[in-house]
Amino acid sequence: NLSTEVAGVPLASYVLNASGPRCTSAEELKIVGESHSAAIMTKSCTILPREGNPEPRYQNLDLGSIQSMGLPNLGYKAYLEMIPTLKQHGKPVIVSVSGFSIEDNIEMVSAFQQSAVDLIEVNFSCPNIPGKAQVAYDFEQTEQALKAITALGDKPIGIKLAPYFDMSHFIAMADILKQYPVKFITCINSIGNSLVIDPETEQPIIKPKGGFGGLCGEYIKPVGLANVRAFRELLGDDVQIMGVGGINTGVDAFEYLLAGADAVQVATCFEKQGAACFERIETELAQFMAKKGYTSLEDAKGKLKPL
Ligand code: ORO
Repeated sequence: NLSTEVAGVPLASYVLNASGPRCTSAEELKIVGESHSAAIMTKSCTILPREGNPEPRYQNLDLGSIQSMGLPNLGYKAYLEMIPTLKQHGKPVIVSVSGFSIEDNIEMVSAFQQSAVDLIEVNFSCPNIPGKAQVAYDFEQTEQALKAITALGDKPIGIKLAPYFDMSHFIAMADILKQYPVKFITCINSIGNSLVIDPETEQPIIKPKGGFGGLCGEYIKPVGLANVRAFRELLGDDVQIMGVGGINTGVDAFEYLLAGADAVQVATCFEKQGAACFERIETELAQFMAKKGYTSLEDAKGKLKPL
């Protein structure tokens, strides 16, 4: 039994799609709806529709990918209109919101607060908009934004965080989160401003920002695990955590469970393998847990053993 719950919303399994690949158009979201993904998560939306950054902007790598999509999306009003249709799949719908300012996020969160959406994930960590810093690396801005967006209604708000690499940053962010009614965090977004170089052509492999983009997939799993673990220890059980970063197999999901994740999200593996990955990862996780004699997620959640 892999059923779980995030911010009071029941999830039939531990595994859902991450905001990112294959969740921008109505057709793509329908495929997520028909898959084993425990919820339907949308691509991060902005006030107006966006084409995103110039191509090539996504490249597969052996152990993941690098991308600088630049938030291509249909604009938040299109997702607002889609919600009743998406809800017909009979699973929770989560909208991801990524405004370019506090005012943008207030406008979008207010609108989704009045909708039938189940959870709102506010993305503070897109690394790919030229000239725009990641909010999650600016603690003052994060605090101001949280103050504004957590006061707009009763639907649970979560924050998609950037990866942190220093204990002082984990502590600073956890202290801010504790001051506001943030119900969940999603850790981690891609490792921003990474650079992959093709030595043959002597060029970067993606075009935007001189080749700088978000590193994704298996490369970043240890960073994702550390971020989930650090925030689980700092936040206790008050804030739930969705783990994301390099989940390709049921055993990867189990590692996130040990670190303390309440659910996991899959991005790069979904991009590479399509929607069949959700059922496969779920089955592998169930089998691995059964082999260990665990009957529910609670048996292992957060129970990383000291060495
Ligand atoms: N890419 C990421 O890695 N994270 C985001 O939040 C958004 C994008 C993108 O659209 O470029």
